[in-house]
Formats: sequence, structure tokens, C-alpha cells
Amino acid sequence: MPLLRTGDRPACSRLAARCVRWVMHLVLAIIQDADAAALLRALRAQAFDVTKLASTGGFLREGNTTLMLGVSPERLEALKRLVRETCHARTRLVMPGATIDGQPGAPGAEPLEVPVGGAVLFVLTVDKFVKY
Ligand code: 2BA
Repeated sequence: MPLLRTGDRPACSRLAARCVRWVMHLVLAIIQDADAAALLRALRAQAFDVTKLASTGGFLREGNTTLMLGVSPERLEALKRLVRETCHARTRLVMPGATIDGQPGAPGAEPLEVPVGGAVLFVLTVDKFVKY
């Protein structure tokens, strides 16, 4: 099957398609666990295909959620809007020096307030998308 132009989606059902390729973006969205259910609901309501991964932030070393979404360029803005509407900024208290290398933190140090989120998005252009 030839590679299609940007935004073209083959007019074939998923069941019939042995091999489907079209131009798309891959969005990696790192969000807080507390926002995951609401965002997944909103994505489902607008028929976005999504894969949810359990992930861990390297700084706080707390669980977060990474979503993988293959989206056409035309739907990218709608996706970003949903993320903005459902993912909220929060703060966490951390002890200076306690999170990087497992040390308990400097004695007598005051906890620091660290902002987290709303969301971190990586948008990549997919070279090829194939379903077998
Ligand atoms: P964490 O790595 O656990 O980071 C949580 C929050 O801590 C970050 O929020 C940021 O505000 C702060 N932070 C991170 N590194 C820091 C540092 N060296 N010094 C001071 N504060 C620091 P967000 O920026 O909203 O990031 C939320 C999560 O998104 C991150 O969790 C990480 O899992 C991911 N992330 C953020 N930027 C990334 C990047 N450039 N590459 C890969 N993952 C990233």
C-alpha cells in the first residue's frame, strides 16, 4: 500500500486492513495519575486511540502516567485542548537532595515546593504507521 499524503486516512475498516499506513504524529503525554481517569474519559468520548503506560518521574520518583497517542495532524490541537482542560498543575513538597540519588536530604533543610504538571507533551512525527 503506498504511503498516503498528510491527513489522508485509508477508507477501510480495521478488520479488513492488513496493513495501514498514514501520516501521523505520536504524542507522548506525561500526566499525573490523579488526572488520568478524566483525560482517558475525554479521549474516549472523542474517539482518540490511546495506550496507557505506568511510568515514574525521574525527579520525584513518584508514579505518573504516560499516554501514547497516534493522531493525525488535524486532530493534534483538539488533543492538546483536552489535555489542557483535564490536567491540572499541583505542587509537591520535597526535601532538597532527597530525590536525586536516594539520600535522605540535608539535615535541617527546609522542604521545597515543586510544581508538577499540568502535563508534559512530546510530539513526534511518525515516519511510518503499520498495522498487521
Ligand atoms: P518528575 O521528574 O518526577 O518531575 C516532577 C516535577 O519536578 C517537574 O514537573 C518539575 O516541576 C520538577 N523538576 C523536575 N526536575 C527537576 C530538577 N532537576 N530540579 C527542580 N525541579 C525539578 P513537570 O515539569 O511538570 O514534569 C512532570 C513529569 O514529566 C516529570 O516527573 C517527568 O516524569 C516528566 N518530564 C518532565 N520533563 C521531562 C523531560 N524533559 N524528559 C522526560 N520526561 C520529562
